[in-house]
Amino acid sequence: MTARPLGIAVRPGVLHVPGYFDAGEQRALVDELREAARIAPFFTPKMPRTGKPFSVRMSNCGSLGWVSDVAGYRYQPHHPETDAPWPPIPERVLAAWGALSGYPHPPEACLVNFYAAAARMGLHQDRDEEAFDAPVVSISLGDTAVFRIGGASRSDPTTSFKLASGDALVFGGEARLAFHGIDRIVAGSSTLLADGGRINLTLRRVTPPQRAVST
Ligand code: MD3
Ligand code: FE
Repeated sequence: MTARPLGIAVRPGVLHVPGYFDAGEQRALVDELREAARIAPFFTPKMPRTGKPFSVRMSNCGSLGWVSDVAGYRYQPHHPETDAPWPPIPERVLAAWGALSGYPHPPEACLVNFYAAAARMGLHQDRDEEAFDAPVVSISLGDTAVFRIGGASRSDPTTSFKLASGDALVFGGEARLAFHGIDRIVAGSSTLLADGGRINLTLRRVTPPQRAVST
């Protein structure tokens, strides 16, 4: 008997798990995210310094959320417009982190990105966290995206592949500081979101875990 592999090692440190969530789980997750968005509405992040708006809209779940405005990029415990704390990370998302990350502590941040058909995310690195030993886990819902990934230098060669609804991606080790982005959304490729578009969840550990205190 042969064990079915969990996913495809795209390159060292990058695991692609097509169909990690089945159709029923995807629908349940969208319902949970709709509920979370009532507490933490999507906002339009702005580029540091210039204030140019992102085409992607964002919200967060968890104890820390990623925000960006003229003052810079940062993690903070409250919504930038309502000042309310972020809602909790849905249980099935925490379960996915437990199954996929291999990291013995829970994630603190779940960034929720919403891409309308014309939204994109330029090539960038994720380096606003302090816990670089922890992997990043991402979950795609709705329309397919063309994802691009390169190396730790902006000038390194890049490759692209598609991320479909229900797919998970895990980035660890040498891929943690790889440049990456979303080239485009394939409009009409999924019926999960009634009005189309794509949601991406990015789970991260932001702060190094506290060591146990001896008693
Ligand atoms: C590779 N989001 O929010 S998730 C982001 O689909 C972001 O919304 C994209 O890049 C999206 O920062 C891509 C996949 C992802 C997330 C974190 C990474 C890829 C990564 C960290 C290091 C290397
Ligand atoms: Fe990123």
